[in-house]
This record gives sequence, structure tokens and C-alpha cells, in this order.
Amino acid sequence: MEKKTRLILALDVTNREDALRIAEEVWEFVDAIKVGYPLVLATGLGIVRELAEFAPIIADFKVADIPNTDRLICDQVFEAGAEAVIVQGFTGKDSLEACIEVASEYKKDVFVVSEMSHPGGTQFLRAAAEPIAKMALEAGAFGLVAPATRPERVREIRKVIGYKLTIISPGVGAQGGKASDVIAAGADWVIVGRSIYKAENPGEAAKQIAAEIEAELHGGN
Ligand code: OMP
Repeated sequence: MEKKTRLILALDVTNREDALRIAEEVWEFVDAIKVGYPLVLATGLGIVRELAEFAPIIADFKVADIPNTDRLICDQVFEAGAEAVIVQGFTGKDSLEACIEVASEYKKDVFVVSEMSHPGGTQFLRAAAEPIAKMALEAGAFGLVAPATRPERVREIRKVIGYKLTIISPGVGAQGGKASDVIAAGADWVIVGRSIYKAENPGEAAKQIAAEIEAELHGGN
């Protein structure tokens, strides 16, 4: 995934026409499109290949099963044309390694969820976030998912992984996080869903967030 705008669209709509229209409007302002259960359950896995015409696709299935089932899921995801898959880390090393093995066969990437962005993310996952980050580093993942709602946690996670892994960070806009804050805290990419796909003009909304990120990185403020 190339670092250009450092913005990832979370395309959680449930209608094929809306998905394609929004992708067409925003592709030039995003480095990837994240697709998950809402869209795939509504339209089928074929939507991945259709959207891949616009941007690299991150398949957000938060894979969390035994190694054999994880392997079967990851095979389907990469056969469908995704560039990366998001997996949970709490299932342990063997499950994560199974996902990474399949991804490397396809020369694709794995992102591991360390701590989730919603309030409940602090209930069980926070205590596991640092060990999960360390495991992801040792297993050779491409990156982590860490919460834009808590930039201070992104900063902590960055200390654990250094710059060997990338960080993609959801929770900007609808969940209360701010793109510039989490970029300043060390995230490589910001993931934004509702603030873009529910906007009256999704292209304009994406452009504005990309500009905010650019200003944080190069604006010197
Ligand atoms: P908005 O809150 O609408 O911007 O969407 C955020 C997107 O990121 C959704 O697709 C969530 O499923 C996803 N997400 C989180 O919000 N929090 C997390 O901790 C992890 C994810 C994710 O793995 O992408």
C-alpha cells in the first residue's frame, strides 16, 4: 500500500450501487478502501474485485478462529482480490501465523487488531494490546489496527513496534477522534467511514480529511 494521502475509506454501506458510486467519488483521495461484513454480506464477495478497480482493498473480516479455519478464510479473501486482511490478535500466535503464511503465499499483507477504538475496547483488549503488538511484530505482520479515539495509546503501541510495522487507525469523525491528532501520535494511515460515506459530498469530505493529514505532516504546525 502506497503512502500518498494516508487516508483509508471504510466503505460500510450495504448496497452495491452506493459502494461503487462512493468509490468513484473518493478514490483519488484515499490510499485504500476497507471492506467488511456489512458490504460483503449484503452484496457478495465479488464486490472486492469490483472495488479493486478504484483502490487496493483491505478485507476487514477480523479473522479470529483456529489456524485451519483462518487459513480457509484468508484463502478466500486473497482469491477475491484483496491486498490485505484484518485479523484479531487475541486468538494467539498459531492463528496469526496461519494468516500470515497464507498472505505471504499470495504476497499480500496482514493487519492485526491490537486494541479497539470503541469504549468497550478498553474492557478486555487494552490489557492485551502491547503483547498482541509484540506478537504481530515477531510473526511478521505488515501492520496493526490501533484506536484514533485514544491517540495516547497509538503512541504507546508505536513504542512497542518501532517503525517495523505500520499502524492504521480507525475512530476519526463519527467516533470522536481527530485525523491530525492520531497522525501526530504516529499512525501511518487514518481509517474513516461514516464521516465520508454519509457526507452529502463524499469526495469533498475525503479531500478535506486528506488535507488535514497533509497539513499535520508537512504544515509545520
Ligand atoms: P467509522 O466509525 O464510521 O469512521 O468507521 C470505522 C471503521 O473502522 C469501521 O469499519 C469499523 O468496523 C472499523 N474499526 C473500528 O472502528 N475500530 C476498531 O478498533 C477497528 C476497526 C477495524 O478493524 O477496521
